[in-house]
Amino acid sequence: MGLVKKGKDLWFFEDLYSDTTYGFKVSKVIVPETDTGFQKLMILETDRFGRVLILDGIVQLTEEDEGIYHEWIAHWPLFALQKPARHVLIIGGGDCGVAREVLRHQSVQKVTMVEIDRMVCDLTRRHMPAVCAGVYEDPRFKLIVGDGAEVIRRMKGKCDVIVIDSTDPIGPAQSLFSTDFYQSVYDALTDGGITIHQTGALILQPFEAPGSWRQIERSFDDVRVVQFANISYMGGPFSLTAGSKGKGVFKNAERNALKAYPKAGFKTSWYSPCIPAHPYPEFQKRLETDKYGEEIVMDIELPSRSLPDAKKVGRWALQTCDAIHMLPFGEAITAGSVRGEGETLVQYVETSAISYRRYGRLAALNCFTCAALPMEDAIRFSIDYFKTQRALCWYLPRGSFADIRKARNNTKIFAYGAGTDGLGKAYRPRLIDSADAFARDFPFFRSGIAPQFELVMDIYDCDYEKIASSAAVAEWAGGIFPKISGLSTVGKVDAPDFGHAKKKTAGPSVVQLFKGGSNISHYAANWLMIVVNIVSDRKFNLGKAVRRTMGYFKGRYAICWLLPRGNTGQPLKKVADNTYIFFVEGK
Ligand code: AG3
Repeated sequence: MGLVKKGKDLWFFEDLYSDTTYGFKVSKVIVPETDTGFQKLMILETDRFGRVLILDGIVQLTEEDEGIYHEWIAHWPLFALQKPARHVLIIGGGDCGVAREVLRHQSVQKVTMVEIDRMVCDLTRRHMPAVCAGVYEDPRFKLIVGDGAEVIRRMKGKCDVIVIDSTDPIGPAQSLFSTDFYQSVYDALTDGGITIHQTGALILQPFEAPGSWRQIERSFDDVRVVQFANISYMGGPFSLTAGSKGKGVFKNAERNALKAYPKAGFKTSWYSPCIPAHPYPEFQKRLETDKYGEEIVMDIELPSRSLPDAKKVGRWALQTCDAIHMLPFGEAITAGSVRGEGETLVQYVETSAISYRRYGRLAALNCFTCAALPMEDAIRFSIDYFKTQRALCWYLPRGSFADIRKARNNTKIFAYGAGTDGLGKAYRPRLIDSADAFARDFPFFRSGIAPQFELVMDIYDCDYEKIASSAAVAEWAGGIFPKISGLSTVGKVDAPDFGHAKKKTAGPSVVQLFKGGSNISHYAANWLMIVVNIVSDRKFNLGKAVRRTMGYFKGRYAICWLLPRGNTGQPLKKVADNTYIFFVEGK
C-alpha cells in the first residue's frame, strides 16, 4: 500500500504481507521513493517514531526504536564470545546502526562493513545522522561498497563476529540466505567465532527462522535463536539466528555476557545480559522439529461389487482435502485404464498432492500435505469412503532434515481398520546402505512382494535456480527422468507453480504420468529441498535414477524410501521387511 491519503493526512502502510499490515501517520516525506538500482528507498518523518527508513515497502528502522534491534544484533554475539572480539564484519547494515554499537566495544580494532547499496549509506547518513553517529569518523571503521557474498570469500579465518544485517530474503538479500553463503561465513570466522543473522518475525514469518536454522545447522557447529520484540518489525517476537564455529560456544554465552558486560565501560538501553532472549518454548520446538510435510501412503482393497468411477474418485480427493484441512489447487489430473496405464487421479493441494491409482481391485492412495496431517482422520475417511475393511499404511515424515536414523524411527508401517486396534503395532523400515540398494542383486525386486513399488526421495541442499523454475523441473520430469528410468510417459508433463503465499511451500509442483505409474513431486525453493514420489510397476535402475536426479538438481544428500505397493494380502511384518530406507550422499 505504501503512502496513502486519509483525509488531509498522509499515512504509510507496510507492504511486507499480503493480508496484514501496520501503518503510521507521516508528517513529512524526507526522501520520496527512489529506485537505487538495487531496491526502492524512502525516508519518512513521523511525530511518533521520528524518521523511518523503508526499503521495498518494508520498514527497516525507526529512529525511536532502532536501538532495540541494533543493540541486540551487535551486543549479543560480542558479549557471548569467550575472548573479546577484534575484527567484526558486517554484511549489509548500510545505515550503520550495527557498526555504531559494535564500535562501542573497546576490544574491537577493526570493523568492516560490506553494503551493496551505496545510496542506503549516503541517504541515511545525510537524513538520519543520529543512527550512524561517530561511525564514519572512527578510524577503525571501513566501508566496502560491494556484494557481501563475494567479499566474504576473501576473508577466511579473519573475523571474530559476522553480523548479517540484511533485508528479508526477497530482493537483493536472497543470496545471503543460501547454503553457499552460510558456508563462506563459517569459513570467514575465527575458531570460537559467532555469526548472527536477522531471520524474521516468528509468528508472521513462520518459515524464515526454521529455514535459516536448518541452513545454519548444516554449516555451523551450533545454532541458537535470539528473540526480542520491537515496534519497527511488526508481529511481536522477532528472531536473530546465530551460528558458532566450534561446539559448545553458546553454552557459555550467558555466563560470558554477565562477566564481560560490567567491564565493557558503556551502558546499553535495550540490551542486557540479564535477559537470556531464548525463543518461546513453542518456537524452539518448532525450530528443531519442523518438517516440510507428512505423508500417509495407503493400499486398500476395493470391494469387488463396485469399482469407483472417475467422478467418485474425484470426490474422494476433494473430500480428503476437507478432512485434512487442505485447500485443493487447480484441476485434478486423470488417466483412464487404457493400455494398462491404470486409473490415476492426482489432485494438487498446497505444494503437495493427493493421489489415487487403481490396479485391478487394489487402490494405491497417497495423501501428502505440507501442514500437520491429521493422519487417523485421513485413513478413516478413505476406508469409509471406499467401503473397505482395512488399509495397509506407511507414514512418512517428509523433508524433516533429520538424520537417517531419526527418519527411520519416525517412519511407521501399520495396518488400520477391521481387526486392528487403532494404529495397532507399527513397524519401521529396514535401514540399508545406498550401495546395497543400488546393487544388482538387491532382493527388493526379487522378493516377488512388489507388483508395484514406490521410490520416495527427499533431496536436500539443491540448486535454487533449478528448483525454483517450472521449466527446469518440467524438463527433468517430462524428459530426463523417463529417459533415465526407461518408463514411458502418458500424456504431457504438468509443472504448475501455484505461487503459494507461504514461504515454506513456495515453488513448483510436477506430475508426469507413466505407463503403470507416475512421478509426483514438489519443489520447496526456500528450503532448497525437493520431495519426489515415483510409483512404477516396472523395475528400473535405482542407483541411476537417484544419482542422476540428485545430479540434475545438484542435491547434496537425500533420504530415500522404497515401498512395495499393492500388498494388501500380505502379513504386515512381511511388508515391513520389504520396506527400505537409505541415505545417499551427493557428489
Ligand atoms: N534490517 C532488517 C529488517 C527486517 C525487516 N523485516 C521484517 N520486518 N520482517 C534492518 C536494517 C537496520 N540496520
